Amino acid sequence: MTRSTCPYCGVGCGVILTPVANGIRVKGDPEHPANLGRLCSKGTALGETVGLSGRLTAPLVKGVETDWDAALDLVAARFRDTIAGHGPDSVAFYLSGQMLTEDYYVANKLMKGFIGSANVDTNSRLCMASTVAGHTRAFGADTVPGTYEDLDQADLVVLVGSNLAWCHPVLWQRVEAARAARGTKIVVIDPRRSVTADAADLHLPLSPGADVALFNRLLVAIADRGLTDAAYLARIEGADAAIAAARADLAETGVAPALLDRFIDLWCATPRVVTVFSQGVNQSTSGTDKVNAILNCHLATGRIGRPGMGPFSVTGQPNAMGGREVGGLANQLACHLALENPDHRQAVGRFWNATRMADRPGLKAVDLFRAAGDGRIKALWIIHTNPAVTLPEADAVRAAIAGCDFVVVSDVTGATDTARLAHVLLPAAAWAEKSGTVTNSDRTISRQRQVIAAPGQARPDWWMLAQVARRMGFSGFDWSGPAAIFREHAALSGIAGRFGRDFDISGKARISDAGYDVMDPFRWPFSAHRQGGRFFADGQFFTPDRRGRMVAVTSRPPAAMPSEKRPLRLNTGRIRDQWHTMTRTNRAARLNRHLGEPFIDLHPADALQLGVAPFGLAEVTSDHGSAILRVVLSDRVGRGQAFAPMHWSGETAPTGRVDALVPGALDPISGQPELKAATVSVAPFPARWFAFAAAARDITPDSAYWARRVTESGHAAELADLTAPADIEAFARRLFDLPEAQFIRSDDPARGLATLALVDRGRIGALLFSGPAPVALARDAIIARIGAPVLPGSLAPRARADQPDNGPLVCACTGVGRNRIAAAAQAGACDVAAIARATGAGSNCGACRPEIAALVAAISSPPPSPALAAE
Ligand SMILES: Nc1nc2c(c(=O)[nH]1)N[C@H]1C(S)=C(S)[C@@H](COP(=O)(O)OP(=O)(O)OC[C@H]3O[C@@H](n4cnc5c(=O)[nH]c(N)nc54)[C@H](O)[C@@H]3O)O[C@H]1N2
Ligand SMILES: Nc1nc2c(c(=O)[nH]1)N[C@H]1C(S)=C(S)[C@@H](COP(=O)(O)OP(=O)(O)OC[C@H]3O[C@@H](n4cnc5c(=O)[nH]c(N)nc54)[C@H](O)[C@@H]3O)O[C@H]1N2
Ligand code: SF4
Ligand SMILES: [Mo]
Repeated sequence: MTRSTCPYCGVGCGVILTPVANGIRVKGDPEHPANLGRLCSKGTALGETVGLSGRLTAPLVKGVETDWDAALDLVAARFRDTIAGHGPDSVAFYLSGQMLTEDYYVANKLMKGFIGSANVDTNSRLCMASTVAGHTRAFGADTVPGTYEDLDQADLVVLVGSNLAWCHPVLWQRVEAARAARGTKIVVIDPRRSVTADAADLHLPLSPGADVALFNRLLVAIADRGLTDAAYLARIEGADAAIAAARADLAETGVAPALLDRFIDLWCATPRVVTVFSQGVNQSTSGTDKVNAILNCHLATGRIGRPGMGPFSVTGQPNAMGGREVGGLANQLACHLALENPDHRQAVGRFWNATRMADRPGLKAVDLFRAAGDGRIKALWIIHTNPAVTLPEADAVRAAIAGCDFVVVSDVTGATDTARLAHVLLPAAAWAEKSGTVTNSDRTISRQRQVIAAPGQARPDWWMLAQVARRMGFSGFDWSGPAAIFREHAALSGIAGRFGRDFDISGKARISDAGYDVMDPFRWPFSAHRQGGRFFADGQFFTPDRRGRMVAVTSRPPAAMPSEKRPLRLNTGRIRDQWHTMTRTNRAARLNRHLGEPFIDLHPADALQLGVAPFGLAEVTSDHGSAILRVVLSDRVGRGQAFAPMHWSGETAPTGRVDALVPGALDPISGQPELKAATVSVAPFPARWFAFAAAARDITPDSAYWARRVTESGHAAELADLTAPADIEAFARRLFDLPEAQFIRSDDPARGLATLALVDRGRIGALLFSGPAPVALARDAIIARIGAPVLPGSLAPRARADQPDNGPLVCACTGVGRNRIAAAAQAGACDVAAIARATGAGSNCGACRPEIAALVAAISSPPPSPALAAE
């Protein structure tokens, strides 16, 4: 039994791991302060995702296996030669908020202290950069003021651009618990009616991007009602200018006036208010201003850094915070020190014995890949992230990576869109195979611990970086392990502390290897002067004059505005059971059952007008690319708006990559791209042939449209094409890679349907159902037949009467589907608690409770336009 931390979201839940025969058993750690034993569906399924199939186990150079010495020597030589020939700014690292702090520290030290460039940026640019910039403007440092306890102690929780129930499910559980215990009110500010909005007391469906206008309204009301805190404002610069700018901001919010007033009244009347914000705020061309518009309201009222009060940026990735602490962004130094400050640079340079310190900011993510595209970056090392899928203008990014002279990718698998473009592919040890630390959203630093051996030659990311540094001739990269790196980082933070910076964990600088092994979670700062706690209640900030700043902000619309050519506003984001590009979550069959295919939510009236049918396919086009997505009619999005998830890639659905559609429009201060406000046109994809395939072995489709997933019995895929295959049997043999298999075929020529079963040693090896319209059969029943003995009449996917079809999965933890919940509701279970008692659904992580509530409500009064699941 080993204590560790979940590798998914920034909640940073503690887990207890026990290795078992075919994986790891995972339990919530009741002693971890982030989750107190709770877990969500992704955390609960962690043990199912550590299998070794598809793992990269040896270094590959141009696709050929080699050993570490050869691969590392090549990487070092190519970086050295490129720098010698073209200067330090001709190389770059692109990192990830999922790296461990120790890995990140090494990468940043190598680039900024020895290579002499700041071309080291991270996917946090797509995620947290606007918050970093907003915090720094207001506080003088990137400081999260509050703690998770504030969510337990608040009377009002405002969620701005945050789908907390799906994306930070355990924090959502804490908010729900607070509601039960003290009647906490929940407000959701989101143009889309997310499942979180379903469960809120108030949902404000603002116009996309209108957050600054909305919080400016609130600030004016605070001022007009005399709710500003005069004593606190004595410590704040810029209040008058910020209030004047808010007054002058007359932009529409899109929220009905009465609804807006209810929100303003509630906020004004509730001192204990926490405003949680996430990607609806950050991923915007006015993201930094949105952050400051929110901070302004908390600073004006002094509602910050005190129990149950404060602005709260919830971080997405498990170590988004740690990356910011080591200075992983191209405009940071290390330990919250400033790259532009010569004293800071000198101090860090001395500490590192640096041979060549970077002295100006490097390229930020989107510009970094543009520079790779036009040849300015000639050697690029990508670690723990999949930019060919997740950066805006993803087709151009893919081309930039493909065209770059030398690309190194470190990953746990070679089967990613980015890894397939690498010259050198380095096998990384995965979660549970390596050790280090991560920092969660509330500044709590926790250990990730190794519990199983890394397969083959896989090694931790820090080790590869240190090896390359040494082979480039640099000293200071010879740590014995992550504990030694942690000590060095903690010691450097002591220098930051002496400069008066917030991030100081020098109290841990002398920790022994054994102490690091057993280190309990702790919240920074952790120094001789200060340990944990909240910031700013005392009015002491990290600006040169130690005063806080309210920033005058004026709303701006998103960069791209709907036009006749691109009439729809495309919003993008996450679904409950998948993690980003799904390289890990798609290994767990039950996580693929919630929403199994790339889709687009469209308003029913828009769909009608566009001529796209429910469950049909739509071709979605922007000025940058196109995608084919399954149509879901939904009353969650307003007219003229659409929503599509970000998760599908060339591996799982090559036409489902939504970042191919998204423009690289940037916030001018943070450089963060506007990932939530593309403009697109939508038309029916003129498919004449549709199919559903299930098989025991992997499926390799080549149809115009396909999406595949792992299932309980193997694999499944949705297919569609402009015409039916000329020879369906030959097609099936190729699809399933079963050239010798026998067929059982049953056609319905009148309706154009063909059903094929491929028999493999007396059992059903694969099934293919195809026809001229989307295949309307219960997927679960078909999937359950794979591997079954072949009996006469057993091909039809009808569910047996004694085994009711579960329907699309709702509760991933307990495996309960929509049909079972509906049946329980029809049998009289009238609320979420009754459904939990009857079926178990919703009794574990709770992320599905809003969906269950909606289902129960729909059964008692059917809505005019039901939201449909992708199945
Ligand atoms: N299941 C799951 N959980 C995850 C992740 C995952 O991949 N899967 N990823 C993690 C990561 S890295 C991150 S960053 C977080 C993200 O967590 P969230 O930010 O909660 O998730 P998103 O779905 O990206 O977007 C949140 C909401 O912003 C809304 N939005 C769009 N435009 C606007 C706007 O102009 N104003 C406002 N107010 N809202 C708007 C969207 O409709 C959406 O509901 O999730 C983390 N948790
Ligand atoms: N349209 C749109 N685009 C978005 C967003 C959005 O909301 N909308 N959100 C953005 C945000 S907030 C984020 S955070 C990004 C996330 O985007 P990415 O970081 O690009 O996505 P991931 O799938 O998390 O990529 C992680 C990679 O690391 C690999 N990996 C796993 N474990 C290890 C390990 O231990 N070591 C190494 N070296 N590799 C490992 C995985 O296999 C995977 O290939 O996407 C951004 N893109
Ligand atoms: S909320 Fe879920 S995904 Fe996030 S850290 Fe906790 S268990 Fe992991
Ligand atoms: Mo993120």
